[in-house]
Amino acid sequence: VEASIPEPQRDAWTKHQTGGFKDKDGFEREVVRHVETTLARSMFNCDETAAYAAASLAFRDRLILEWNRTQQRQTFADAKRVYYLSLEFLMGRALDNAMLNIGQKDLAAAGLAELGFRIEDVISQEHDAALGNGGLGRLAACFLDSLASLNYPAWGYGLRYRYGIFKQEIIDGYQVEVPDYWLDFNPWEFPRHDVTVDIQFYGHVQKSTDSSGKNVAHWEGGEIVKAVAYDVPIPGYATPSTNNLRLWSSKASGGEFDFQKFNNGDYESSVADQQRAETISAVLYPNDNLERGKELRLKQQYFWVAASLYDIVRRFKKTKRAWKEFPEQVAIQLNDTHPTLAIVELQRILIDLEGLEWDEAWNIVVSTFGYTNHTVLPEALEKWSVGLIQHLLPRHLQIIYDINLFFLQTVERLFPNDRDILGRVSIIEESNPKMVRMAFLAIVGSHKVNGVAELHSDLIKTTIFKDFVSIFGPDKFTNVTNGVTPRRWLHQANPKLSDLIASKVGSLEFLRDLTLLNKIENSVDDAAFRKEWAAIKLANKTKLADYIKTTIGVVVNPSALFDVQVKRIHEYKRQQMNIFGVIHRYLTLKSLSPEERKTFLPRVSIFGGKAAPGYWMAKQIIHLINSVGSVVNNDKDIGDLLKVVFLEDYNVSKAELIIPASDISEHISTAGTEASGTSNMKFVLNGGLIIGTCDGANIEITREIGENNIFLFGNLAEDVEDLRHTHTYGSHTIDPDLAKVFEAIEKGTFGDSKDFAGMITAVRDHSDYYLVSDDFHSYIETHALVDEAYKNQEEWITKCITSVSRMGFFTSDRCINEYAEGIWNIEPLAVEKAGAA
Ligand code: GLS
Repeated sequence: VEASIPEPQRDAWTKHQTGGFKDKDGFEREVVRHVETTLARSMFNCDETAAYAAASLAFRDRLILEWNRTQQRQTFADAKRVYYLSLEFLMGRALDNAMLNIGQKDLAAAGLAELGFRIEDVISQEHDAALGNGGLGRLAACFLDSLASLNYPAWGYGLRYRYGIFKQEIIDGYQVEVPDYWLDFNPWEFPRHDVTVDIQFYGHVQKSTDSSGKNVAHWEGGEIVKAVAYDVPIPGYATPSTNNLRLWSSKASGGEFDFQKFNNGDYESSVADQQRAETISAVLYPNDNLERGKELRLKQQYFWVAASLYDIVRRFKKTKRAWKEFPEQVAIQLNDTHPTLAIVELQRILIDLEGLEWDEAWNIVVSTFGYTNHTVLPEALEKWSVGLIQHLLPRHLQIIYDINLFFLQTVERLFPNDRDILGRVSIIEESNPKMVRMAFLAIVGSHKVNGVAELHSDLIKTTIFKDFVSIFGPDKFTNVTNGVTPRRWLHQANPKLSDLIASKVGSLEFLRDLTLLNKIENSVDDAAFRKEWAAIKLANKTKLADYIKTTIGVVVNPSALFDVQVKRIHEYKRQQMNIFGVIHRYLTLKSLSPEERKTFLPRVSIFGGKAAPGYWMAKQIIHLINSVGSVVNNDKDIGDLLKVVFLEDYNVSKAELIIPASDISEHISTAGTEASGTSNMKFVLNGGLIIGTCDGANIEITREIGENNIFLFGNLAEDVEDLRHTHTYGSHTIDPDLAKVFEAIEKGTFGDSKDFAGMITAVRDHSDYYLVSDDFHSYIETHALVDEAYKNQEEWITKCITSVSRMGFFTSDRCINEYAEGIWNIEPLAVEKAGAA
């Protein structure tokens, strides 16, 4: 209260409030001002970087004003908020997105042009904010866009990594990792040096009894690290709502460094504490779908969760409500198990610090949390050793044991005759060493658990969480099929297609209600529309072809079929099957006469994606793709009939270039392994068809767009277990076409075959866990169908238009509304619509 301006002075204040720039001139004035003052440059040394910086600052100033108003509105309305806790937010670039969401890109383009800049060049100066690995982190970013666009009171909470996902370079065909230091200049964050939280680690627990005879626990000693808040404004589309993404950065609690030690000449250790503290938020762990149990990772998790909960609780306490009303004001969503310690931390706050009884506290906790599972892969399910938690968070371990005890007592009452169930569902795995199963803890501590596509949500109920369905009943488990934001993944990535669609729908309103896409189905036979459609695809492909030429020097023909697989490199995603298929195509072409070859449809196989630095097999796959590329692309017999390219450093901004240029994309995981996939949705939304297995959201995409518009192949999830069993205990024969591919590799066709022996062995000599051989034949046959279909361009375009028109379901707006209604119980806050659409 003391910080607010006194009544009599508020008029003066209001008089001088600026609303940010209002028109083109105003925008230009802001750009020039920022160049000349904020950046201390002039018109004689203003390059594109400076123009980017100044344009961003001009937009940032506008956003922050809306951000302030949004926060005031939410506080005033005293509405329930949702807090989305995610260790990853894969945001990509912000300037383009901000301009489009607030409807000022045309104005900015005109203003920048008058100042001597092309807007595309300015936009491309921005370094991606790459605080995530892949689909899980990008989903969080899409959700933030939808939450703001739908006017939900929502905050994201994450970590402000100094280094995001590494930059990938390809050197001699191998992946090399380079650090991604992205914070040199970041106009999109606001440091809040006044918003800090002290976070405790290590130490011990002291038990005592208070005056009323009640047992109380005190967590004492150990060390303190400071969490500092950095706020990133998240603009909604066509609405003034601007939400907050709060990222925590770690700092030593005792100031800069230890002056005592410094004075005594101990220079090195004087900065050691500071460095150790700052290490916590230094780097994003570069694994997707893999957990490695490193202490620093657990520290990151607790640091972030504790800071975020402190913040949330502080905000709640300002309302002076009773604790039992907490779940009416606060919903917290756990993006995977990474933030599961939040459950324990809230219970600790309530019982140790606020003095609530266990049961009352636990009811509040369970009503507050929801948990989203994003994978069934066993190597990705988080477990932490009891010893490590005991060491780092001694009080939390006690609480985990108590949670488990009360939970197992309930289970025992429910199933008095089942001796095994207790061991199966215990949060503590009685292994050596003992482990805490984070997913089980997340289930027990949440009121709803959801998977991310129908098949996935069914699978978790029948496999990894089966027992929990019988304990808690089926209603606790639900599905929210993933979605993507059409603002970034159509309007921003593919502006020409977005405009063409708008010309048929009547406006850009489909960006707010994606089901309106169905209106374009009426135009599927409209010749002019079809022609425009094809021209846009060709223009997007030409742009990508130019990029391929300038980056890797390979010339590709834009009218060839572009076949794209871009995603993290992982055996379960089966890029190895794709490159084996490419080799099969190459061998086939080589076996034909020049005349026969001419009947083949020209293809460009495009790959992109990062391998986790420690994932040897994934790196071998990248190496094979590049080795095949250098042979095939230089083979005079082949020419344009086949090109193979690996695009370096796949990230969000590259996805915006690549996805609109695809004819067919590959989503070919072993059935039952890809929880959802989200790029499958992006590709179809951009007028590309897909080849895929019956996995993840491919199944629902098929349901929506019709099975004539998708190329499905391969074994079904329900057959995978039996096939694996047969591989190990029965016969294991290799598909003959695949055997020929192996033979060619082993002959040295693509360089030293020793380099690729591991990939072949995994399929042929080991158990072929990912069923590459089982699916290979139908994969090759289906690719032949793709070729045939593409030759009939008229039919192809019909399929593309029809598919796009039926993609309305896959907007992340639909997901957010489902979460809001079914899990969070929150309502949007009404605001006046702004003018973007
Ligand atoms: C993932 C899944 O692997 C993807 O299938 C899913 O689309 C994504 C978002 O739900 O989550 N899980 C994971 O650990 N990384 C992912 O990308």
